[in-house]
Amino acid sequence: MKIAIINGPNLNLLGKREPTIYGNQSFEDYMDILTAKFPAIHFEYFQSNIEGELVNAIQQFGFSFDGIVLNPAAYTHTSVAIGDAIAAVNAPVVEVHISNVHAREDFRKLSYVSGVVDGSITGLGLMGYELAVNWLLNQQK
Ligand code: CA2
Repeated sequence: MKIAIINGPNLNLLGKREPTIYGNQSFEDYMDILTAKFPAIHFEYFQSNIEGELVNAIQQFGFSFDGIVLNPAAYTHTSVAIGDAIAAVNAPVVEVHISNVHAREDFRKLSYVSGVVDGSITGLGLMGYELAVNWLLNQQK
């Protein structure tokens, strides 16, 4: 089984800034834990601060992988292009947010993603990615 983990803008700063909201672990360190937990899964991790690169990655993995775990970060609240890309691909997509977007500023309550994904996980920290992977794994059985 092949799963792509795609992170949007500024998530390359995880573990370096704003630990009270986003924790103190880098995503690269978390990927080591995730891959150790699911040895049978082939993971690809992609992070970009650029909207079009995220669209390209969704298209690339969405037609060749078994699932995508996507945290579009701030583009969640702005990007019609990312929403359209998700709707266009075959692979199931799970939206993950580390923080609880519904408990924060009003602008974070608007999502161009939630309506086109299979499901959303918000506010459960990095564990949200693992929960998303488990759900995708279940879809294969
Ligand atoms: O909670 C999430 O996962 C978010 O997708 C994170 C985005 C935010 O715009 C969304 O509303 C919710 C922001 C990612 C910024 O990540 C940082 C990590 C460390 C330090 C600074 C920013």
